Amino acid sequence: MSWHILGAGSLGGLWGARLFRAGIPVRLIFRDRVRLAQYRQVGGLRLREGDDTSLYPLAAETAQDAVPIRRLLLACKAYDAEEAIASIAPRLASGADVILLQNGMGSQDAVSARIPRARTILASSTEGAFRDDTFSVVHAGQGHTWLGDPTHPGEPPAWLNELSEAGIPAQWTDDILGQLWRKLAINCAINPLTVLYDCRNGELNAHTAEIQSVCEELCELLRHTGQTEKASGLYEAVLAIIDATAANTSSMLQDVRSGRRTEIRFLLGHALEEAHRHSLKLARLESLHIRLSEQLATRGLPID
Ligand code: NAD
Ligand code: KPL
Repeated sequence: MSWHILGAGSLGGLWGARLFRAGIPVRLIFRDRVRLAQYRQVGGLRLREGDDTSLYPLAAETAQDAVPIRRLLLACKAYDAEEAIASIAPRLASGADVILLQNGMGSQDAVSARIPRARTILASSTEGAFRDDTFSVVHAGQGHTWLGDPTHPGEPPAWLNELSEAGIPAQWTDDILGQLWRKLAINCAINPLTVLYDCRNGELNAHTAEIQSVCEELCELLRHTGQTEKASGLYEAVLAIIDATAANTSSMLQDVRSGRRTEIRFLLGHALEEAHRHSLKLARLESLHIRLSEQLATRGLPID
């Protein structure tokens, strides 16, 4: 059975290239014929790993192709996910597996609602990749991907072994929502502040009082959403990640510096929506959201 990848960008390209070179059938789906023609002209997907660069001629098609899709990796940004899934929804076979690789939370529910006959599998990834050209991906940081299905947590799909064959570090978890919530909380505590202070992660060590108060509110939110366990040691974990990634520029700051839209709506935005749903007043997070939105608007970037 072939994998289909919709969103042939950094992570989609990284997964695609590794599946392809392991001999596992995989097809990239491009938005339209123009994009497909551009891809064919360069002859495939380029992947740089350390000092090695290879060209992988993965098969490709457009969203309008007629072949049914049985296993799909949706690897676009969270704000593009609904429109992207709508473009191929009629092609999804009944019971197809659709893996959602989006960071943050909120987009997954919106996508699942559009494809009720498919099984949606949520993913949370710490891999690091970026594009240095349109069809060229750099694998910048080794990471891990957790996969899970909150509606059928004890039923890992049979194709998980294909990921290990392809050298994609991944594992099934019975608690993917907990995993996504914990990552969301960590990203909310670090990423917005790196934008506001325009600094590398390590420089946040000068703002630990602010980080602590943000973490206190995130913990309150986690407890109200039933994620009490994920609140445990959050501040200490955030400080440890700041130290471990001290020289890095957060993904949100990278987006802002490159003039790209951020995923704010699916991080802080989602946290505040959930707080509102639980009638929780989180003044620090609200103020952080307002300051970040102002900063994005000043730079001419969308605030959602
Ligand atoms: P990216 O921008 O590099 O790639 C997304 C791709 O999706 C682009 O090529 C874009 O053209 C394509 N796309 C968007 N809408 C489409 C549509 N309708 N039809 C076809 N293609 C469409 O993004 P990325 O960095 O790979 O991130 C994807 C998700 O993974 C994000 O939610 C991100 O936060 C998350 N993530 C990324 C990394 C990373 O290191 N890049 C790490 C962890 C999580
Ligand atoms: O995930 C991250 C990101 O930059 O998006 C880290 C490095 C953990 C900071 O939140």
